[in-house]
Amino acid sequence: MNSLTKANLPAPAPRSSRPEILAEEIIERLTYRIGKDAKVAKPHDWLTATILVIRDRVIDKWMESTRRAYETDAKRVYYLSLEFLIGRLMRDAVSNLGLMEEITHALSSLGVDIRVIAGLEPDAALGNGGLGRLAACFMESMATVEVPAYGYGIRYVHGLFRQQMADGWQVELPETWLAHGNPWEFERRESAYEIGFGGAVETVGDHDDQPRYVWKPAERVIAAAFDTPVVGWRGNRVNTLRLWSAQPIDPILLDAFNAGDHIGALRESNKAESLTRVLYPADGTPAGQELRLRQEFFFSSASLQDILRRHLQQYDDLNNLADKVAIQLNDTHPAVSIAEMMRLLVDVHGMDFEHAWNITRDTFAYTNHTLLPEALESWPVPLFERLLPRHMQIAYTINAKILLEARKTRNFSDAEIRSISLIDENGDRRLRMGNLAFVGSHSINGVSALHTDLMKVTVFADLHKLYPDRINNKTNGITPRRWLMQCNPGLTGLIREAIGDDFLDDAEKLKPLDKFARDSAFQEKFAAIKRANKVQLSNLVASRMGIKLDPNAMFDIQIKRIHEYKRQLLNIIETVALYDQIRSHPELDWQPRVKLFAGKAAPSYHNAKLIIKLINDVARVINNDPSVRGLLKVVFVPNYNVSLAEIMVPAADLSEQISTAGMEASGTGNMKFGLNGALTIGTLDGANVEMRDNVGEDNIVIFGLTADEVANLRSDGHDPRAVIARSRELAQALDAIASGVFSPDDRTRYAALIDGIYTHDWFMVAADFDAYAAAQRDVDTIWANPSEWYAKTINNTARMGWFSSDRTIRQYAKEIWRAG
Ligand code: GL9
Repeated sequence: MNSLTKANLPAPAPRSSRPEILAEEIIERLTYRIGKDAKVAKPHDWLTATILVIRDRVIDKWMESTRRAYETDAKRVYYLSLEFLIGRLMRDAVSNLGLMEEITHALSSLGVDIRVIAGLEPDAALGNGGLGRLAACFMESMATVEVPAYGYGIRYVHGLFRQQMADGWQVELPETWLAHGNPWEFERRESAYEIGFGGAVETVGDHDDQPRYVWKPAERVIAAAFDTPVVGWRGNRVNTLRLWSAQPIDPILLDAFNAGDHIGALRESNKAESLTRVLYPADGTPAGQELRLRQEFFFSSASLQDILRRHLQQYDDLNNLADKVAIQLNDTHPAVSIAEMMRLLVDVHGMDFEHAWNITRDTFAYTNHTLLPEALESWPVPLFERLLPRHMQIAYTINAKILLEARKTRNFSDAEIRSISLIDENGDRRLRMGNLAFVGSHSINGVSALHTDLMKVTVFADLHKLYPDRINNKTNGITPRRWLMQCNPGLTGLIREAIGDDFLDDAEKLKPLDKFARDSAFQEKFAAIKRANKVQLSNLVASRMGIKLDPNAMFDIQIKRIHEYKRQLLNIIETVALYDQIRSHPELDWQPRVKLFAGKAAPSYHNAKLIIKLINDVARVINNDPSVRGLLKVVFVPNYNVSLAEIMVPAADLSEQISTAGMEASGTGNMKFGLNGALTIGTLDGANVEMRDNVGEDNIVIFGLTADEVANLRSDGHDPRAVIARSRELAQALDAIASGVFSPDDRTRYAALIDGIYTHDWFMVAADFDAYAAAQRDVDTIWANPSEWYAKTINNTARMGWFSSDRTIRQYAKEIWRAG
């Protein structure tokens, strides 16, 4: 009997939101759930008790939401992602439930400062960067726009590494977000599935029959579910983030243990648990390790088994799967799901292959997040075959079907066939996960207009020719709850005063703020809030790093993963050039600037780590040179994460979005800064293009080569030496860095890094330098005129509403999922 059909059970008593009651409940949780006397409770205990009280309010809405989806036979959306960069949850939940004042009062009546305990909540970093943060914004927006959705991912014990600086070098330390337990999650012991690896495929059935295939895995582990509720704006809907944890089938081999082999007795158990122990800190390069493929399959299989179980429980029929289920693949990381779905439908549920293929394709959709060729996942065929023998067979069957279709009905050439094949035959044979995701999906989307256009003519040109109606665009977005209301309460309050509350429910209703852009009284208040946010960041920098910043200077910020294509190197070289200019022309009217950087480098990415060291080396020299007269400061803030972004974004005057055009699929930091009233200096790359269209070209500073120009220069031959020879400022800055001016302890430290700019300049640092430097001087000119500056930045806040992830999710729901 299904519990959802039990009609007459008493409902739990409704929860009060009165501060006195909340305070009582916090004491109750502290006493009976945590076992602490309020008199001796530590801040962490107060945090946990407070979360438990908030959680109860969330649960009421959660159960109601789940029930509603069931009762209305609503289509469910499943967002499969190896990364969810969720950050802290308490403020998000409290704010979305509309309980901020009440909880703040309740705590202060108990002598507890909410800001202190909120700062203790670990920052859940189950992702690397933009892709993982997008998944987190999407979860919040799906709840907000009331799409019944589940996120599926992995419960990594160690999220993205903690970054420390040792003499200016990045050092990676393990991150332990679960060290104090996790009061947000619920372990679901009943939702556990067996996941197999290795072994062999057996054929069953006699000769007349269609043969059936049964995979007999050699190894098995258990996938156990942990659920976290995700609260939408105003708490109307609460969805579920279900994260899988690997557990051994047998916790201990007792025979071995009793025979004295105490280590061997735990070997299997350790092996199983190691599967979900760490998040791969890769950025753009597929981790080649077998463990990564195991993680991908483990989480895909668990998620699909769970999806099919839920569907069958409700409908007892798989033929209507595509009508009731939409599965979105967040990049290729979960692409093995296509083959696993086929295995489950055909081998386990006895469906005919063709029919299963149609259902699979109608159910799945795939989002591509990068064009970097090195980031397109592919697995060596022998590895894939050894780990997933049945899935390899299925991939070959799919491939035969697709290639035959291309050859017979579309007359594809050999070269085109080679490019659409699931098997890459250049060198070692590899299974291409992008191609598998493409052919197994009815929708393939890019994440900005430019990126989607480029997908059609680069990585997926031939597949696009075969299936011309599948590629579509869904420009990324950000949740305005976390990235405006929560991180910038000052600005939120000012906007409410000016234009009322409509924008709280629809970010595109920020538009009326436009008419305040040139209102000097409003500008003053806007500037005062920006300054207060800069003071807050300055205090953080002072306490963490002992560096004093002047909040009246322009805060010029570049925060994101460290990558050559994102061109932190261009920024720091221009900083060196500016330093030279300030010293050679002290008579000019320089505008004081603070150059702030933050971001992590993949541990194996040598040049990225070297760029961090370079920023720190340059910072040390500039910050200690009295001839700079406080006009320029350089700071690399360690351990960038979501919580740090929440402090840095509202404090930015200038947002650096300067990737080599054609290389940043979208970017989402660009949107966060714009929303919080920063001016963008950027290339026509990713979503910057659409930001320009939305804010108008007078309200953004665009410079540099376009994506087409970059492509042409690369194919026609780019001569960086000639470019450098023509630019005195650039030549001098490069020479200073390469000759060791900033690294007296190791004069050749940057020789090879700079030599790359002279010899190939793949990322167009030299090619774009003069345009960038000139754009920076334009920024100075605007900054020197505050009423111009604030007019532009107010326009940015007013016109950034379209970049709400609510808009993005509504487009996915309407055009891809047909849900909600
Ligand atoms: C990324 C792109 O590089 C970004 O431009 C894009 O905004 C996000 C979200 O679509 O996806 N793709 C990708 O692999 N990463 C992105 O940020 N990398 C990381 O998340 C580390």
